[in-house]
Amino acid sequence: MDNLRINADRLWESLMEMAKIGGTKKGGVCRLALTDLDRQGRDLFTKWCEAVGCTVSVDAVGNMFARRPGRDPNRPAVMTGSHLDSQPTGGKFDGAYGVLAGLEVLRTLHDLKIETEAPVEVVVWTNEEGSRFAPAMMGSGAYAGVFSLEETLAKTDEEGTSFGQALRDIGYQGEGLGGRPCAAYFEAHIEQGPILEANAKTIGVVTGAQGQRWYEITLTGQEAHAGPTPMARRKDALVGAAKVVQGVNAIGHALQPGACATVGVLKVHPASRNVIPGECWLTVDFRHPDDTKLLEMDRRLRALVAQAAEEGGLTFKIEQIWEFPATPFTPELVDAVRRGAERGGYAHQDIISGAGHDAIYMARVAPTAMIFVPCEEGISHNEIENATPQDLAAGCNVLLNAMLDRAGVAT
Ligand code: HGY
Ligand code: MN
Ligand code: MN
Repeated sequence: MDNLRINADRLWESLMEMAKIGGTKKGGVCRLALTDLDRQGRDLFTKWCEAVGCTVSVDAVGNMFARRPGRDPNRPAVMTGSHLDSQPTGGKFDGAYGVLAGLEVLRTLHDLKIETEAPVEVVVWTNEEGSRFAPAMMGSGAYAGVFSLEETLAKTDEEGTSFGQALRDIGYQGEGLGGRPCAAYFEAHIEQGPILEANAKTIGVVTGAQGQRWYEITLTGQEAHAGPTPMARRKDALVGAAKVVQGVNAIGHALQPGACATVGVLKVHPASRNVIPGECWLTVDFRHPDDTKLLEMDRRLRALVAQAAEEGGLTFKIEQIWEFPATPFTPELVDAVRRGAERGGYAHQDIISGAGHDAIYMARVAPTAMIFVPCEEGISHNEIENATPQDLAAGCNVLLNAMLDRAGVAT
């Protein structure tokens, strides 16, 4: 059963169909976790999976498992999957590609009437993006035991709606959490960076992922009148926040090669043009492939915030809300991906994932590896995100062959 091929047109059509759900004017997608648009995407996925004889189950945090039986129901399943939730100005392929590549594997096995020895499952993880509910990768994190069910369901969005309430509102709160017997988990994803395209490679053999830390920082000064208040008497929280934003960027540049440092959200209170800002709230996203450097970034951030506060007569609070270390994937599965790329005749290279993925948490509970394909100019988390049908099909062919390599084909 060497070197089977999926149906590239059908994969592309499914991606374009899914992209209509939450589609934006600029050609991207806004399908935030646990919104009605997320429900519509989940419903469509379920319909497609049931059409090829799969059963779909849902766990207590809304993770979905589409299962195709194998000859031996007692063998642990070979799994693949990703996420259907997107960023507010997200792209058509981030997450959806991994889910629909898994669906295309199910469809191809169905077409070819191939019975695998082990069951095959395709997973849709809840809230991978961490945009509406922070942190990211909550569904796979709860599944892997990183977050408790209680804390996951209790998380709230900006409007104060809880994760649990939103899950019930869309009708996707199932039962059970974790522990599904899994022989191997593969995840196909666009690279979301420029390396594969720059090196003219079709497949990224992902050996692991860099570590991440997320922070929420509050700087508090004193609201006052923008007119009569002398400059020397001001406690301007926004001036302090501006120093932190600049300093975070400087930490990223200082810890090269490898560091990434981003302030993605900055809120100013009371945000009135003739009031000196009394409070600022901002987020920091740090990443590095080396955990010791990530710790050094943490140290420098804490010193930076303390100094900015001291200079401005401000008080401050730093809360680290999330972290995970640099995560290696399973060498024998990484080899299976590399073999799949070689068999397919695809130009390939080893690569570390700069982005977080559900595979990072799956690696804590099962053998895990990822397959990357290039995206145009490495742009992602942007509505112009793009990839070619050929590259997406190549990644899906590698996925199919790597999964069969592990699941075995009943003779
Ligand atoms: O932030 C990430 O790396 C992922 O897109 N959630
Ligand atoms: Mn993603
Ligand atoms: Mn993403």
